[in-house]
Amino acid sequence: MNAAACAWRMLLWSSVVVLAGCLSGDPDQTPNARSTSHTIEIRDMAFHPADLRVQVGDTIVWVNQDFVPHTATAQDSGWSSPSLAQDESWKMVARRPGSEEYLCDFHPVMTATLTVHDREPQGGSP
Ligand SMILES: [Cu+2]
Repeated sequence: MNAAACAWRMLLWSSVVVLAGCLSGDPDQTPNARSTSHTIEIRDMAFHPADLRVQVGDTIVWVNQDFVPHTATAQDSGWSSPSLAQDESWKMVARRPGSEEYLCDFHPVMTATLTVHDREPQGGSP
C-alpha cells in the first residue's frame, strides 16, 4: 500500500469513530426534567452561587452550612426564609419571572441575585 492510500484509510477510520461518538448520545441527559431543584449553599458568610438563574416552577433550596444563623430575604418582593440555624434549609418555588437581589437579614453585606426566567416552550407537542 502506498502512503496516500494509507492516509486515506486512516481518515476514513477516524470519521467512523467520530460518527460512532455522535450516535452514542449523552447519558447524562435526563429526559422530561421540566422543573429542577437548585441548591444554594450559605457558607463563609456568602451565598453560593451568588448569581442563580432558574425557570418559573423551579425549586430553590437554601442550606445554611455556617455556625451562625442566616436568612435569605428578598430586597423588594417580600419573600423571606426564617432564621436558618446550621444545617437547616428552606425552599421556595420560583413563581414570578424577574431578577432581584436578596440578602441575609442578619448580615446585609451578604447579597446575591436570583433571576427567574419564563419557562421556554417545550417542543414536540403539535
Ligand atoms: Cu447571615
